[in-house]
Amino acid sequence: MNDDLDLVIVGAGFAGLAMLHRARESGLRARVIEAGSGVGGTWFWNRYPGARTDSECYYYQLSFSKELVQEWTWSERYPGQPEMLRYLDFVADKFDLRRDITFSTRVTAMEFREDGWDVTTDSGELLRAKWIVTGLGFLTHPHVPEFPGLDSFAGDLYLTCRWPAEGVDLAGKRVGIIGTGATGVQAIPIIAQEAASLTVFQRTPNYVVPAQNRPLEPDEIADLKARHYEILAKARGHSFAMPFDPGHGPAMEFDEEERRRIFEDGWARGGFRFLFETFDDLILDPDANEAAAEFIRSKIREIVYDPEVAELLSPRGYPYSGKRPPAGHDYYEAYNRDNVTLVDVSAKGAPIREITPAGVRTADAEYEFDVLVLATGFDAVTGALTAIDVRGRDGLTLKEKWLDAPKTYLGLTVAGFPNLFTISGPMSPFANLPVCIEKNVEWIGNVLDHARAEGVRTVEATEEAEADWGRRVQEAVEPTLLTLGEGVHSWFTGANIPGKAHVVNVWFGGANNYFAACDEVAERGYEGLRLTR
Ligand code: N01
Repeated sequence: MNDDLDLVIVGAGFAGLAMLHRARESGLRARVIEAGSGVGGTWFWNRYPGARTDSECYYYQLSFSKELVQEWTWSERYPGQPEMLRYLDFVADKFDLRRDITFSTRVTAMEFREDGWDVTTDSGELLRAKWIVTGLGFLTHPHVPEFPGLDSFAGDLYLTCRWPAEGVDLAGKRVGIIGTGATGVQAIPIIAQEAASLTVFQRTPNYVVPAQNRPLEPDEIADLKARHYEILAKARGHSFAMPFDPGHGPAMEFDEEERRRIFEDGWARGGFRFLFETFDDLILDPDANEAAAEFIRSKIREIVYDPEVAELLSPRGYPYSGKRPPAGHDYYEAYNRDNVTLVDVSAKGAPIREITPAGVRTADAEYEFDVLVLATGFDAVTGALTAIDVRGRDGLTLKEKWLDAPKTYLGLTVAGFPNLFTISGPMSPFANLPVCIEKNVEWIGNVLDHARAEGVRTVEATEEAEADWGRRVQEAVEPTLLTLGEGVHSWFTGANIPGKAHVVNVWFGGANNYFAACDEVAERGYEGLRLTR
């Protein structure tokens, strides 16, 4: 047993790396347990063709070291997965983090004992530590739909989030892909370029705005580095933790022509800027939202040559951002290729009935493939945590506690599970994650410093604080349109997983307001936390 640890950190992505660095600054003996054979988390696992950030690089990075900010240079606006992984490798090397990381090892169980936690791994190792911090990410635990016959497929089957590191040669292959979420939207145009043919099975069309990727110029890079902390402060003041300017106000206060001009400008800016820098009420006012939705549909009609395909690709019946909107890289253009076929597997079309040895059988046809790709998403937010047998006081498991709905205080702590901290846990903000993660790491680091200075033995959310946070999470989302993707399986509410509790599982009350709430709790001597000596 390894019992000379203060802290076990689960996961070596952005969160785990930043937490390990912070723990060392506090002089804590920490060990990171990571399932992958390298650092990177999301960026280690998601190596599918076309994987790249949907946030611009200069605010999708770590800020805890000024030197790091100056030393690392991004090549393009939205870095691809290989570049993101090189960056996180660079972070690990620069701060010599690997010596405290155990790779290729999965935490299988964590049990609270009065003096801390026992952590079991799949290598049979038992660790004991006073504190646990999980950095498991929102979108980690793969969701593989239970298609009848899935195991019978005779060709090669790949999950996008488990894409082989050595890549897959798709040249000359007949490829099918199921899923048109943010992952599918990135993978489809790239696979289409490589494969002999690509058949896309779409159940729900998405609102895809082009990312508008491009290389960064040397002057621009120098300027971004020089202003990094100014940009970070702006991101911390934004509701989705992105350093964006406000929009032009309420969309419906403009006449149609002016509104269209502003949407055109947002489209040219690209990605999330379309959502946040055009108008300020797209996620609040149904009419404003429908105006944006119709603008996107008009773009689809403009780009896609075949009107029937354009119509199939056009989302209807749920608001723009009711599901997390993907950023595109020639996404709609891919459907103009002769080798790409779109198949409607919605309830109105021909749903997938089974996977056969040859391919995919829908309600009205069978499609044959050499390669089948599943871009079917994740058991988001809670999935990676409940996959571990986490037992708190009195043997209660996290899975049991969260059966009807996840319950946390600030997304960071859970009543009944003392000394456990969850970076980007359920009911923390879904926003630009590196910025959110670093705020979480700072907060947890400060709690641990405080506990040590004050001789605190356990830190635990009170039931009241947890219930109050749950209410605030609910109240915050009510005025928005963000949970109206329920009927179209949005992971925001767990609706993408059959049988999962359908309840909003992230904080949509503004990342900025969340940071303020966390700061306030700390300033008030960790209000809502029970500290025992
Ligand atoms: O997963 P998804 P994702 N039959 O759940 C379909 C982040 N991300 O991996 O929409 C047929 O969004 C499903 O159909 P439907 C980002 O936050 C970030 O794409 O449920 N189809 C859908 O089309 C994103 O939101 C980045 O009707 C089935 C797809 O599979 C999150 O990860 C890049 C099906 C799943 O879409 C998840 O995105 C990529 C079935 N039985 C992802 N079951 C970047 O920032 C599921 N589907 C770069």
